[in-house]
Amino acid sequence: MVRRNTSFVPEKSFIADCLQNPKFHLCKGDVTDPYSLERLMEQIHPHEFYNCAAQSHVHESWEYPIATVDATAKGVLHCLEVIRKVVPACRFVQFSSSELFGMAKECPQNENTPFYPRSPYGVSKLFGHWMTVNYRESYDLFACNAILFNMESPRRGPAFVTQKIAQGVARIVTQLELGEQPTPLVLGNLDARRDWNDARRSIRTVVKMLEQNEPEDYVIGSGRTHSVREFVLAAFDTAQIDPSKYGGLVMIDPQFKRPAEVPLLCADPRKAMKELGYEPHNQAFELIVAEMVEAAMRNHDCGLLRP
Ligand code: F7E
Repeated sequence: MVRRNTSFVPEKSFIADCLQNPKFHLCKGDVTDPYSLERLMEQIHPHEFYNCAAQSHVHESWEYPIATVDATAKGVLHCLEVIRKVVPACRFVQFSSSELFGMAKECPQNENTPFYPRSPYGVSKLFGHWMTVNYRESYDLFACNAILFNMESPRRGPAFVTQKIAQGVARIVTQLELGEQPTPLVLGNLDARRDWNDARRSIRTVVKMLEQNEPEDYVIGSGRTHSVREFVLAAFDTAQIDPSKYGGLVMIDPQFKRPAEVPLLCADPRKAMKELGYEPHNQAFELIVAEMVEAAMRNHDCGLLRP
């Protein structure tokens, strides 16, 4: 389901590949408009419903707190209500977030770690999380939460730090190849640590959640944590650039720092490993950095990766 949007062209978007699949259909709908959901549910009668819809950028949630609540919090309630009314047998999974843990009370974080969200985004996700639990317990719906840590792939949007770094490094490679003065990467807090996981591995595990006999909540992450600084260094390494040879390839701009930061997140995915057969990759971080930087360099047509 995609939102009404006059400039979104699926054939030119990151889902272009999926359009070749005859089983893939795009429908228009919006989680902030419950009538659009009701129409769709009556038409499609789905067996499974994956709610990934959100205003998902944490930093922007301070600038647009109301829009964030509308999509990220109330949007979940609209989904649950329409399932309850129209398709009560439909299995539902809410894309919950490690941002629920925020200023985490323990490390690593599991399904029993107390929540302490630190942004309008985190607070909105908390509402969606508990609504999902509440509808499961109140109406006996098959509704569960996937508590997902950062999911990364070359499809990641350019405003998230991983893609910003990957594309910035690719730009620097091109500039150096052309003998131009490189424009630096301009970032915020380099000390924040995240559990960056491969998006595909995470999603395959979410699918398994809906194949279980009972609806339950699961933490899904790699179980490893790395700082933004480590991501930057690994990205330069992939591009075979030694940043110490050039002055000022990375700059700090306070505009990219958050009013309240989440300093450290790291998943304890043992429940998913035991019950869903989830196997975190022990080099998830290194593979993601390499894949994202190489994809960004291909898009920039950098010489290093030309066949
Ligand atoms: O920030 C720091 C920033 O925006 C990661 C979403 O998918 O994962 C994502 O949320 C860290 C933060 O992702 C910049 O302060 C430094 O500590 O890539 P991010 P996120 O906030 O972790 C969770 C699980 C979700 O649920 C969210 O939907 O990087 N950082 N400098 C920066 N972040 C950005 N965006 N830009 C910078 O320049």
